[in-house]
Amino acid sequence: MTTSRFRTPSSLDKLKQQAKKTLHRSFDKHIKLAVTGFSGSGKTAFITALIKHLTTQTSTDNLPFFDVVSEGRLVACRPEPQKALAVPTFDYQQAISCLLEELPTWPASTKRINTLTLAFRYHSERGLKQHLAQTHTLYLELYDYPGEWLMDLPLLKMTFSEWCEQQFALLKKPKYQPFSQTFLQLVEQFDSTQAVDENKLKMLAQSYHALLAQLQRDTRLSNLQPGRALIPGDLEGAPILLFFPVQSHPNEITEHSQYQQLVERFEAYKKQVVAPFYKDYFCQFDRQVVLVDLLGSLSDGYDTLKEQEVALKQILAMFSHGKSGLLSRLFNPKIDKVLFAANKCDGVLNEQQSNLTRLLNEMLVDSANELRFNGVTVDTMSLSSVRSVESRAVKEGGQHVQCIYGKPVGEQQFINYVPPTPPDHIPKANAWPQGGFEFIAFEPLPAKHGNLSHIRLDHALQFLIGDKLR
Ligand SMILES: Nc1nc2c(ncn2[C@@H]2O[C@H](COP(=O)(O)OP(=O)(O)OP(=O)(O)O)[C@@H](O)[C@H]2O)c(=O)[nH]1
Ligand SMILES: [Mg+2]
Repeated sequence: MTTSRFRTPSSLDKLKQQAKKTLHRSFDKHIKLAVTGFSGSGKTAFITALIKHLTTQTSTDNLPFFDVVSEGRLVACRPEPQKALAVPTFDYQQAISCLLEELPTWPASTKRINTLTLAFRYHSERGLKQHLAQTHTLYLELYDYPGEWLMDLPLLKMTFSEWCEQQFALLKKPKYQPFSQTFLQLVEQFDSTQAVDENKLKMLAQSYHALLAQLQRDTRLSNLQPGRALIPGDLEGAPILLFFPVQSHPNEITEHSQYQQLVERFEAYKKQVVAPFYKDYFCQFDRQVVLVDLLGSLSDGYDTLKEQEVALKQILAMFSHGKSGLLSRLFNPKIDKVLFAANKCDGVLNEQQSNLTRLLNEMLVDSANELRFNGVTVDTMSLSSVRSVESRAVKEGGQHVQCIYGKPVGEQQFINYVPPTPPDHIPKANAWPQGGFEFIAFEPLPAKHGNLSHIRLDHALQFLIGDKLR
């Protein structure tokens, strides 16, 4: 049978790529890493730092806990020429040049999906012991994407009315009401049983989108849906985005009613936007790192921390976890190792970084338990892919005080700062400190001799891929 005759070159390409990947997987040589995190959690900085350290900073001093490096087995690591031809390449040069400037800045927030594969050339432990010069290659496939789009994945498991219920529960919380007031008033006057009025639907959708944008700007909420309302990609202005939550739900949906139109748009968004994104990029992962910005949510307050906890659980449920046998690994791989990482831990004092690990552990204890039950290896740590501060001891009133030293984002001067002590568990709402937690965001530290510094990136690498580089 010559079905391939009818295939387009791009589907042929895809097939070839898939076959190659399957072959590599069969020899355990291709790892697809899910870098998971909401907008601002540090995915782009993490991927950039990973590439930088693995390609130009592979000394034992720099990555002591990454065995392939500390055992002298890594020959070299480099980005592979792009295979997924239809996906833009991760712009490493752009990102690293920001971090290496004299006065470094953070790479810009991500606006589209992009990818990069790293190839590791290494000697195996056995080869080294037996003095075999033979090298092996491991491919590590990475994807970067706007964190806003990640938040759309849970929609796939929701009906329109379930989504509305969730949205109203969120928007009516006293903390977010000052932002949502206008929209809530408008939607209260909206009669969804009436015949479709395009202008009215558009006006309310725009008001809802403006609300999402404001929440993103002024709070640290991560569960803002639909994500394309914030980063539309090529859907800017498309009617498929013009839906919003309503509060009352008719027992029966009348044809040509506004309600029916909203349900249709919601379902079309799931089917045409979220599902393909999920299918094309969010399946077939082997390993997962979940980057969590706890300092951001702690700074924003109790409600945002609790919302982050819920959103993380919802997102985790969207990935396929478990132990894979050889066959299932070839055709239906599952994530068998998950690292929960409290990112940006340089924002607190060294000795308090373990509080962040404990806090994250508590937030994800149920998910971690479920994962372990399914045979997944789970670890939690605090890390910082790009250090933004130095630790210092300053003398104050004759006493040495531990602090951090760096340049706050948007400021001109470097400062010494004593950050608040992060809690090691979720404080109850009524036990939240009066003045809240004021963690500051700093610009990256200026690179020394072109080198970036990190905290525990080597531990993370060892956990995530160390066993594949033996
Ligand atoms: N202190 C510290 N701050 C970091 C680190 N990584 C990221 N940040 C901060 O977090 C912000 C967001 O980082 P990004 O890497 O752009 O986050 P992202 O997950 O890619 O965000 P989206 O592209 O919007 O999804 C940066 O601008 C920094 O302010 C880190 O390792 N340490
Ligand atoms: Mg990004």
